[in-house]
Amino acid sequence: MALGYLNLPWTSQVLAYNDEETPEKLSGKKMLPIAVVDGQSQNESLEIITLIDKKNSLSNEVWGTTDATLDELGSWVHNLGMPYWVWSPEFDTASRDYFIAKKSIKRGPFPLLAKRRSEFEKPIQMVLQRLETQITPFWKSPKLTIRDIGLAAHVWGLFAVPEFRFSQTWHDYLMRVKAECRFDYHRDFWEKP
Ligand SMILES: N[C@@H](CCC(=O)N[C@@H](CS)C(=O)NCC(=O)O)C(=O)O
Repeated sequence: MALGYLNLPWTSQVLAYNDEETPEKLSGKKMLPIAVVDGQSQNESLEIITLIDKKNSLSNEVWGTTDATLDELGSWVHNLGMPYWVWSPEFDTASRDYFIAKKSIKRGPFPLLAKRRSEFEKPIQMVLQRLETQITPFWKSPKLTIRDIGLAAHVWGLFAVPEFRFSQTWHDYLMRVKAECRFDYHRDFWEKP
């Protein structure tokens, strides 16, 4: 999203979730995303953005207390979304099994997560309602900032949850962020048969 917003040229490669070797070789850790910028590899999103955003167009300094809001939202979105994300074209059988085994340790069995769906959906709707008043038309800002990249990236995960309904304000907000960021991430991949 940051690369698109800054209109920088980039290429991207989707790694299988059970590919430990490639990320470990590139950055010493099994964690994505990894960006290789001018031959230097970095796997913290905010650090990557600092490296590429030479003119601070994304107003890095406004990040502030964003982390706390995103952690709160993220934990519910992960519990709600994970049982559905594993059925996206991003996964094959081996990577799906690996993901479920790893994530079940912390979150419990996926069938149980799916049964508890309304427990996670309610707090998500409450947080989304609370934040809605701060969309002006970007998060606490008339122009897109780094906060929107963090927020939209979290909320985006809900698109894969069947029958999850966004309010008109949220739908418009996500489309606005998508347009500003030229966000068309791996359309080829997501639409593969
Ligand atoms: N602090 C990192 C966190 C990145 C992160 O949590 N990545 C997840 C995927 S979204 C990951 O690769 N986790 C390792 C794993 O699940 O095996 C950042 O902001 O870039």
